[in-house]
This record gives sequence, C-alpha cells and structure tokens, in this order.
Amino acid sequence: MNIQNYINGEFVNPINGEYIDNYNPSKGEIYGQTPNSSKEDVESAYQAAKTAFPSWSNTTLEERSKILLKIADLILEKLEVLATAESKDNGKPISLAKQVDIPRAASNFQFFANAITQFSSEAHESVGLNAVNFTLRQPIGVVGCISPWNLPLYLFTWKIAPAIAAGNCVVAKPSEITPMTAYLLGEICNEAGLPKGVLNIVHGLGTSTGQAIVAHPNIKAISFTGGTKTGAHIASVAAPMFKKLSLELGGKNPNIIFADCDYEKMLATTVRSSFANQGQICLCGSRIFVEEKIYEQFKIDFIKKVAELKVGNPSAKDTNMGALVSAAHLAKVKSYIDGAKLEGGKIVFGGNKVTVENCENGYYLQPTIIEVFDNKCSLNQEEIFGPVVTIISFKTDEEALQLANDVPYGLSATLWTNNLNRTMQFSKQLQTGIVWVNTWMLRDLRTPFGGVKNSGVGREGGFEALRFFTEPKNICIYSPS
Ligand code: TXE
Repeated sequence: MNIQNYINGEFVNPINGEYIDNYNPSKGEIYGQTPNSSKEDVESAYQAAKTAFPSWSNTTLEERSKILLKIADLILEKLEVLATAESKDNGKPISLAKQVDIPRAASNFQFFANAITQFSSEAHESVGLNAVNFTLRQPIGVVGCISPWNLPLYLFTWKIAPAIAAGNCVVAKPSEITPMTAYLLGEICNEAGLPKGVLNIVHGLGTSTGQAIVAHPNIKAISFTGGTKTGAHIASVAAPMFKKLSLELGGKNPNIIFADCDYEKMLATTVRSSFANQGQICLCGSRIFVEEKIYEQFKIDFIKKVAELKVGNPSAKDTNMGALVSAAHLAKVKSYIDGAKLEGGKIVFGGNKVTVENCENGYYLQPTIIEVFDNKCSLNQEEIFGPVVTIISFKTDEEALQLANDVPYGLSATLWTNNLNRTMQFSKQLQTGIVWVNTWMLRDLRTPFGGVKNSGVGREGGFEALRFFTEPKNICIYSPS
C-alpha cells in the first residue's frame, strides 16, 4: 500500500516523486512505499498551516475541543483497523496495539480537548503602582512535531493534540520506519471536520524531510521524540534560530529492587518493564539493581518468568513479544549481546535470534538477561533499546543510588520498597524526570513528562505541553486612581 502526504486536507504525492520502502518487520518484507518528501513538500505544508492559522487560532475553545473529541471517538471506532496497521508496520503484538497504542492515541485527543478548556494564566496586581498585569498565552503559529517508531500513533498524537488544542497549526512527520497510522490519521481528521491545513503530515527520512522542518525559518517551535544524537543535532540547527524546543530523548532507566518490596508484584511488573514492546520503550527499566540478600532468588525467579514469554507472530493472540522494528535495529541490539562477554557480562537467559514459523525472515530476538559486574560497561551506559536487560547486585542504599545515577541519561527510575523514608530519599536524589515507586508506566496525562541529563529538555504532558505550545505575553495596564 502506498502512502501519501496529507497537506491542506488532501492526500498528495511528494513533489520529487521519491519514495522509500516500507517494511513489515514480522516478515522482513516490503509491503508498501512511503514518500521521501523534500523541502518543497515541507514548504507546501507550511503554507497550508500558515493560511489556516488565523482562523484556527480564533476558533472557540468549545469548537476546538469538540473536533478533538470527535477525532478521539473515530480513533476508537477504528481501533481494529488502526491496531492491525500498527502491528504490521512496527512488529509489535496486535494485542499490545489494541490495549495500549491505539486507546492511548484516543486518550491524547480526549485529554487535551478537555485540558484546553481548563487552561488559564496568571494575573498580578502591582500594588501601589496603580497597575494590573495579566499574562496572555497565545499560540505560537506553525509548529513542527517529529516522532519515532516505537509507539507510532501514541507519540505522534501526544504532540499533535496539545499543539492544535492550543490553537497552533502543525507540520508533522512520523518516523519513516512506521508511517502507516499517521497516514490513516489524516482521513480521520477530515472525517472529524478538522479544518484544512490545521494538521499537515509530511512523510520521509529524518535527514531530508525532518531536517527541512527543523531548518524552516518560520516553523518556530519543534517538539521531538527520538534518539539522543538526533536530538543534539536538531538542537544545533534550531538554537541559532531561537526556536522553542522540546526534546524527549533516550533513557537507560534503573529498576531498583529492595528485599522489603512486594516480591510477586515486583516480579510480574519487572518482566513487563523489561520486555514490553520488545524493550523498545524509552521508559523500560533496562538496568536492574537488586539488593544482595534477594539477588540469587530474584535471578532464578526472573529467568523462570521470562522463559514463559512467547516470542512469535505479532498477529497471534498468545504472542507476548513480536518482532523488532527493523533489520538494522535488530543488528544493533544483537551487537550489544554479542559484545557482552568481552565486557565481562554473562548471558543468563536468551541472547539468540528466533525463527518464527511462516515468518522466517522476521526480526525476532529472545528476551535477554545479562548479568554484569561493572556499571561502567557499555551494556549499562548506552541505550540498547531492545529486549535486553542487565542485572547487578548492591548492598546498601548509598550504593544503589550511586549506581542508578552513574549514567549519562536521566529519564525515569523505578523503585521497589515498602520503606517510606527510603522512598523519600530516593525520590529526591534520583537524577531522573520520573520516579515510579512500586509500579511502572502508570501514566496520568496531567503529570510532567520528560527527562534530565542526556534524556532531553522540556516537559510534555498536562499544562506543561500547553505552556510549551503557547507564548506568554505580559500585558501591563496602568490605571491612575
Ligand atoms: O531514531 P531517530 P532512530 C533511540 C534508540 C534508537 C536510537 C536511534 O536508542 O536505537 O534512538 O533510533 C527523525 N532532523 N530512540 O535512528 O533517528 C526520524 O525521521 C529532523 C529512542 O530510529 O532519532 C524520526 O521521525 N528529524 C526513542 C525521528 O527523528 C530527524 C524512540 C526519530 O528518529 C533527523 C526512538 C534530523 N536530522 C529511538 N534525523 C525514544 N526517546 O523513545 C532523524 N529524524
């Protein structure tokens, strides 16, 4: 199936006529073509967005909210079609797409449809100076949203929904590796009555299409989720143009387990936080630190549970883990596994590719557990972004904290303990944007979402996202008494 750009409410081919292959990772075969859009396509998307902006930014909040809610309803109505498309494009189990990806894409629109009606700004009375200040929060204009392949529609809409709720018009690019559900979103937006040009979707490679969005002089804000290297490059292009930037980048998240935790709940959740979506979630807890007194028992129990995970065809109902997203990504993840021994690591489970019946050319990998003894090894310092976790033991709270923070990333952390004092100390001292205590990936969309260190700058979610997509303007009114 061939994909087209969505510009000014219409589906159009790329001006240069260039396409890239779109793969089905579960079979390792090409199943369609995606435009590799050029600067000219981005310009045409920008012009459509610019033309739509005066009217959209003056559309009442009730009307914007109604359209966003309609988009959410249509996403849910088409759950089956969208989940099937997502699974085919990405390799993830269809059950996961049905339970997580697509419902969350609908929730993103629902949430920001409601949030915009509650958004407010400050007023300051300058007592004794006969003045009142208030803050106007105005939409920026045309903004750029660039998203990755791991949670395609989920993360694409996580950016688009707040951007348009706040009155902006958008030029958006999904990952070229998983463009299908973004393409289908265009039809949904038309059906929901979103005015032409409010959302424009251009497909293509990061280095051509993505670069053209970031470098466009009049696209004044960029919201990006993806790799840290790409984020650094985007910042270097956008910063001299003083663009607003929100960068949600990689993670190397610690999962810290104390002996006093609720063991069974920890074990079941740790299997999920390690291998959900084949480990391709920036929030996965890829470094597992276990208190020494339960380390050996944990190792036995964890291996046993992980061995029960079924790697298989994403369309099969009983599949727990599908295919990795691409051949290149599989090779990258496998190279870390293959280098483990050289770094003193010991593979205690998995480590091999898996051949799945009728999907012999798919990109499947066993869930893999590697015991490491040095936190400085690349397995514990670099983002692998696949079904690979390391385990290592610690003796004291201080040691656990030191190990957890000794990494260039700072997205999220998970802590398993029933000790309140420890919970408070770790919550304050962990160098991450998110700390989950006795749970993982429990998301409340009102909360600030993002990381510190090499995990990015800025926060998404709740009013943080609406603040990002608006410019605050101070109005000072003097009124002599
Ligand atoms: O991501 P890229 P890649 C991490 C993960 C993974 C690594 C590389 O470790 O192995 O990043 O993945 C667009 N200007 N994460 O290479 O390239 C690109 O087209 C503008 C973590 O697939 O960062 C896509 O739409 N845009 C992560 C998006 O950026 C550019 C999720 C992300 O792709 C661009 C995915 C450019 N110069 C990978 N170059 C997370 N934080 O969840 C690329 N893009």
